[in-house]
Amino acid sequence: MRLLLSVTFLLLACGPTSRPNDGGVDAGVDGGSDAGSMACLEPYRTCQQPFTFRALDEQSVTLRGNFAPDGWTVGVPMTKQGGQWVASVSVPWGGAVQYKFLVNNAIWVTDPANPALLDGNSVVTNLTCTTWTCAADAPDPAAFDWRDAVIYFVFVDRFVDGDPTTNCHVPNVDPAGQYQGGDWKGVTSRITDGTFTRLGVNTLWVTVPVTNASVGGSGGDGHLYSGYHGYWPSDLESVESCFGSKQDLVDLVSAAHQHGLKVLFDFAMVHVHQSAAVFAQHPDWFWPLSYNGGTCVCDDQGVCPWATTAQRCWFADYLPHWNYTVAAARDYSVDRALKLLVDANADGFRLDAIKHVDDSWLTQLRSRLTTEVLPTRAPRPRLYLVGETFEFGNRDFIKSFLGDERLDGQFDFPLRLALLQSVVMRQTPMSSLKSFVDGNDDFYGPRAVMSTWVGNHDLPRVIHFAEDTPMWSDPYTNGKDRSWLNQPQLPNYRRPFERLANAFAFLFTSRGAPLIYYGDEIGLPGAGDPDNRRMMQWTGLTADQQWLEDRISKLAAIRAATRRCGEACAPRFRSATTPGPTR
Ligand SMILES: [Ca+2]
Repeated sequence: MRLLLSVTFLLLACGPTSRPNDGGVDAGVDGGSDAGSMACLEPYRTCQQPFTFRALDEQSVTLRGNFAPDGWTVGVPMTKQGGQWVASVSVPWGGAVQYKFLVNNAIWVTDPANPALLDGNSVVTNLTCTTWTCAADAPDPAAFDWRDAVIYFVFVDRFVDGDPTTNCHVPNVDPAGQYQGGDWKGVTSRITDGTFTRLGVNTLWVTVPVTNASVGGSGGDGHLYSGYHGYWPSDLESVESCFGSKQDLVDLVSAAHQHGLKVLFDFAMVHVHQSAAVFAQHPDWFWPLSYNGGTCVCDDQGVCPWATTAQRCWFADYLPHWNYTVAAARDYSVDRALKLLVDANADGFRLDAIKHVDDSWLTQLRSRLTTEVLPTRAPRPRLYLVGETFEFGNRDFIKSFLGDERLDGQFDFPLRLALLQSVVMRQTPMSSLKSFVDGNDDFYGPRAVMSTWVGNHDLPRVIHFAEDTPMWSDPYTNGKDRSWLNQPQLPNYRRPFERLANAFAFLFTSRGAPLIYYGDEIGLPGAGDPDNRRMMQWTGLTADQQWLEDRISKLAAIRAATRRCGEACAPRFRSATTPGPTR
């Protein structure tokens, strides 16, 4: 949710429980065989890693290392068996351990049998085993593996008008901020005609489905907007009639599933619109607008700076901010999210501006998904939660929202910065990207599925960063200077499309779930919000646009050929002979 606030959003922002397998402990580095263990995906496996130290006349030996929070200070006592001291510790599949032996509680020694050292310690890396335990909440291996996801952000209002009878119009709103007629029937029509399958997408992120305010609101830029974007929820108990009926939404998800597509609903849980009945009925469920003798609208100049009041300041004076430290408020919101997902049979959420709500909201949502929704589904999948934290410097902060009890992933803003700077904008050498990625691939942990991306609805269209002279020099500019005047045109030469293709080649061949912002596959032009949300172009593609779309489709096919499968091994992706509609 950065429709109104692009500038001010800046910088705000396993030791698994075990499910026993056959009980054997026959661990060893590089075992690699699946024989003998319960089936679960690699990130949910835990190995018992043995350590040995040749015994001479020691009184005691303790294994110390980073295998546990107290591993360096307490460690694990080793026992003498035959001619050696032995101990084993639990290590996540694919993990690494730095360690030393503490002899007689006095002498630290590295492992004489292991020449590998890191930072002065012995180290073993990339640990696997032939027998493992599976985490208690491990999804069935037959279920869709989210590491295979290729996500497409469908901006419903700007995609396809499949039913003009429900189109909405808010008086006095500027055209670019007005409802444009896109709807769920329109999205469904593109599901069933194979558009997504041909592109190689297998997951749709659909804009917020709940009812939004039907009045206009100031965008803080002198223009009046409608709630076409979905980020002004006014009734969490009904769906947005401008996009169709509830049945239309159910039909969308059903059609998606029939075509091998997962569906993530965008969910805006930070605030409601002031017209929401729940705000009138329960004002105590929201942070008060007045604060410290002033008005608490998020603002770095006002009484409520982003950095210190992010979880209570109002994004605008008409958007009351939920107070989820109130249990009843939290219960209500989580209830609504769950019901929305269950009723439509969706597969997860994209959670807007997650850092602006109390952590208890997220842990409660995850807990209820696990206990109430998972048992109803087969094969038992992981319900994917991906968060938005607009933060491109502090990776520790982004990571702090991840975990079995929280998010599966977040949008990788720092990676986008590195990718744009090197590949798209050519400001830094490729070695900078390599250096960044070397430290980023494993940063978020083995179970994280970050969503990797180059474009979204809050930033100028990425094609303009790829022009010979990038239209903006700052990869995270809001591009508002050309939103309303001097709006950019589609580049009329191939090179920007080639640069974009290179960026997507990186995304599709790297860890993470690549995200395509609708239209980026054809280099759709546009400056900052709302010009970056033009109606999708379905006809009259230039040769350059068609070339880029074909290239992305090929990349998706290459990625699909190496996917991990599960349930999803049904043929989802285009083969060379599959005919499809002509656009
Ligand atoms: Ca419509």
